[in-house]
Amino acid sequence: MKEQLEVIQKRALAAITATESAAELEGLRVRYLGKKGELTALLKQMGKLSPEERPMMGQLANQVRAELEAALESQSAALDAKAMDEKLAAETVDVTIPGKKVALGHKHPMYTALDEFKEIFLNMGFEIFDGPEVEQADYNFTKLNTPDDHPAREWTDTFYLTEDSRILLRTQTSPMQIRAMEEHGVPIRMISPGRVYRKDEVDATHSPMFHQIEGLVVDKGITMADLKGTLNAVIREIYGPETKTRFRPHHFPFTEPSCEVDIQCHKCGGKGCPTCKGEGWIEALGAGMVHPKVLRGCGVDPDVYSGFAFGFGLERLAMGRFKISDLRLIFENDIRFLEQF
Ligand code: 2U9
Repeated sequence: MKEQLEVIQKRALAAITATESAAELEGLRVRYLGKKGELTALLKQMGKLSPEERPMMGQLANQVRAELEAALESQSAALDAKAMDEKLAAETVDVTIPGKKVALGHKHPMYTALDEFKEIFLNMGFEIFDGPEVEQADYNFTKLNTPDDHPAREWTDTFYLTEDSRILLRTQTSPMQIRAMEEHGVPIRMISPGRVYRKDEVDATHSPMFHQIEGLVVDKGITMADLKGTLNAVIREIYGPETKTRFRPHHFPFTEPSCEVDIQCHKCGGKGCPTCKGEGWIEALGAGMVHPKVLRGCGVDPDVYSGFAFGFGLERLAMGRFKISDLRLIFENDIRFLEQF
């Protein structure tokens, strides 16, 4: 029996130290020390021994069991350490490898121009109003004193959405000023930036969709002097304090009197050059005193209140501000173009 014990001890120890996984090790524990294990089976035969042999063999068996348990434990620890070493080696982070560059988007120059514009008007106490791009012809034309036979109402000029010409894509942001006057009431100081749509062919200065910023001030005692003072202040904020302006008579159905405002060419100082096409002046915006019929249509008494309104083309503003020569560049969103601003 002593020899059998020694054989088990020798074989088990060799097998334990040769294991490469926890599962293999558990298999050996069951094989030698489990209820039906080899050592257990041998101990069950102790009864067959003589009373003199029994204590000695019992002691030896316990010694072998303790030795195998210790070997299992130390091999288990060795396998755990080996697994951890392998994991650490596999998951090593090389902090010297250059990181992946995150490609950031870029603010569009037109929105830079718009944000500057908003800031100027907010500082002057204006509110910003937003409104629908799908409009009623009533708000886009009729309430703006645009006659039924006005060329802007033609199907060739405006995108109508219904056969009866009642619903359209707004051709100006002015319907928003009408809505603001109706809902907010007067006095009012507001601007409404947004997209507008006209049936224009695409070229270097035209697009069927573009952006406008229109403004409206209505209060008691508002005059053309307020219009000129406000617009001159805004233009000098945008183009610099020395910028000279020129107010030319013009016609719009919704304002009377109406004007167009030019700024003196910053390139040639008014002498005439390619930037201003030899004119010395560059057209900046349109404006005028709100027509009494428009005020009355919004429930505002023109004998008590008066107001001025104006409109900028946002693309034109951005093109002038950032020296962009072709309108199409603004809409193409080529990152190589946008990154320059
Ligand atoms: C109300 C009353 C009057 C808004 C105005 C202009 C003059 C104007 C153009 C600028 C360049 C259009 O985008 S553009 O082609 N706009 O010249 N807009 S006065 O007048 C209003 C608006 C609302 C109730």
